[in-house]
Amino acid sequence: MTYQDYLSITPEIKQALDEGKPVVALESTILSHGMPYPENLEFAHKVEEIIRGEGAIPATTAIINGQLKVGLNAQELELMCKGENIAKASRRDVAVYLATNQVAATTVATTMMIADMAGIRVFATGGIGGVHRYAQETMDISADLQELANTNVCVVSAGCKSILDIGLTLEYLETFGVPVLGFNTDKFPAFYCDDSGFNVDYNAKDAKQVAKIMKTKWDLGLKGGFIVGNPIPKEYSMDKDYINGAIDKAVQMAKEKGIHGKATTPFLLATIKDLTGGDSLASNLQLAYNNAKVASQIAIEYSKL
Ligand code: PSU
Ligand code: MN
Repeated sequence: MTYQDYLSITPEIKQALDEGKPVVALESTILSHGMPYPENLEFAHKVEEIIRGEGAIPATTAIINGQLKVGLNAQELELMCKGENIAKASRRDVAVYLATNQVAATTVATTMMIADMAGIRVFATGGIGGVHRYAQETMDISADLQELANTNVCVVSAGCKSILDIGLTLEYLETFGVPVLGFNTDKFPAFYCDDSGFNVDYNAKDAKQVAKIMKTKWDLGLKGGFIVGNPIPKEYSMDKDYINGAIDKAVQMAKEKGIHGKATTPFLLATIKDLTGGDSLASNLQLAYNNAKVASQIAIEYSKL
């Protein structure tokens, strides 16, 4: 058997890929572990509609029934949003969950792996995982970063939250040769805010330019992905001090409770949402929609090259 025997691609996506049409991958950890029900289900449908509205085909990924799913039907989306005991699959978990028939949500790392296997080159998410604060002691660095180093997929995100050490995350990406492109901005965005205080390496002025840079890197045989930092629209950007206060508190709580490993990111996301009385969720939805829109534009431009 090969990886293809584990891939289950919907006929619509398969046809689009065969015909070289634009397809945008979406992850399911953002649904199962990043947002509450039923907001996550509404989001799951709407983000797909936005991609279709732009002229691309959405491909939400998950691990279900021993298969790597590319494209989920309504029932499968509901399962990922509402289901209890949905696992979270990063790279190390994939073979285990496939072989043991567990339902698992895909992280950025796993979604990149599956997208690559299917031949999808553009992926929209909210925020990427990265180097956690205090990683100097905990060694907690998301597998997302190694996936970006190795797998040829362009990830459109609103940067990363300051639950992470953003400076160290950018250093890590530099070491592993991952280009960080601002989408028409010089600033690396910080998820809820449009400015993390760090600059990007390059300001890519539009989708066409991003697509050309992608093609050039891969034409050269340079393996690995891209981060496109797409800032949250101004009207939804949160006050920096307010959100950072909540984030600092959540990080402190995680430390006190001894939360570690794969539970860390979901714990921090849920705690921040509670501490902001749900305000952070509204911003989260909007930035992810905006990423889906830009990812679609990039996929369309890339499909023309
Ligand atoms: N950051 C967010 N929202 C998310 C995640 C990260 O702002 O939903 C999810 C993504 O799926 C990401 C994963 O790939 O968490 C990273 O988890 P970990 O740090 O355990 O690798
Ligand atoms: Mn981790």
